[in-house]
Amino acid sequence: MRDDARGRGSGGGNPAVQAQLPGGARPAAAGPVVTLQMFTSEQKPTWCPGCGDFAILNAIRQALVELQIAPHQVVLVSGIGCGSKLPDYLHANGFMSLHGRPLPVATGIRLVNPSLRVLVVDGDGDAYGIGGNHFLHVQRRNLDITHIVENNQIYALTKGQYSPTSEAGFRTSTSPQGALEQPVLPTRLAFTAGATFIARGFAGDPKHLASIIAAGIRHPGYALIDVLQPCVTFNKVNTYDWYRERVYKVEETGHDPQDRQAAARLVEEWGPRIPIGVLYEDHSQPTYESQVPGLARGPVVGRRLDDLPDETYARLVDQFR
Ligand SMILES: Cc1ncc(C[n+]2csc(CCOP(=O)(O)OP(=O)(O)O)c2C)c(N)n1
Ligand code: SF4
Ligand SMILES: [Mg+2]
Repeated sequence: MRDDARGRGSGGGNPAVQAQLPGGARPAAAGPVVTLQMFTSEQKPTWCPGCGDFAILNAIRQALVELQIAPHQVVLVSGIGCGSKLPDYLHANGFMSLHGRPLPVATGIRLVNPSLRVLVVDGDGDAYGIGGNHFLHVQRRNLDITHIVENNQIYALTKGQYSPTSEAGFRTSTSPQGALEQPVLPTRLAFTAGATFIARGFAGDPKHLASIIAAGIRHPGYALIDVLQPCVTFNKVNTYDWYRERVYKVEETGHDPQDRQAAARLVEEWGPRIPIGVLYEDHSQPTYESQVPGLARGPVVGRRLDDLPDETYARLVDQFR
């Protein structure tokens, strides 16, 4: 992996890691203009025709072009699932990890090379089920990671079992009489866990989704983007039409994402009306990376092994010599 994408951060901490531009804007990438074609992969998606994951892939490409982030400056980390195949279909750095484990991998990447933009792309089962513990802790740490969850309210790759976001009563092969549990509401969970950016997108509105993903990447800290992603094969309830009848854009209501009280109401809203857009954004928290002493002189990648950050590290290394 190359490391010439710049790091960002906010509030306090380490200028070498942060190098933040005013207003959270990103610089244009050095070198040639970044185009959509640069992200074209040799691999063709194996998703079902009509799957919402196509729109998410395109929206990510659009956002990277809008922000002029080149393929070598970004790494996509996924888990296991239909949506987690996405890094194969985008020409950039990629890491397919284990089911539920992309956030720890992303954390490691951020700590070793905070100049890389790190996007985690995984499913609702991955993020909110088996990876639920990581989901909670990555937020209170506020690592600078953009987390795009392809939320189709089902385990699709394994052929249609109910997931943590399936509605109570949802019938599947493993819940023939209907799921007994109440669903996780990801936006509520993220808000209470201390997330500094919470958004929801809809795969049926890819232009809007691309703008939300760009906002999430710009945000200096952890950004959750929960994406309503119809699975046309296994989820016959939460279809494009089902979502279209319910979603509304919060920016059209004049919502200010920095208004915590208003955000607290929006993260709870799920029913006849489902808000999409940036629900919450908090700029007051420093990123984890910006506070790590070991990164004070820049990314660990590219440094000499004996270029230690301070005496404490030097003593530790001595013990293992
Ligand atoms: C540790 C582990 N447990 C279970 C599985 C089986 N498995 C693979 S994908 C998956 C669920 C995928 O659902 P989701 O994360 O929502 O992604 P989707 O396929 O819906 O995009 C499961 C249970 C696995 N691969 N690894
Ligand atoms: S099974 Fe569902 S989520 Fe998987 S590729 Fe097909 S439509 Fe998409
Ligand atoms: Mg799923």
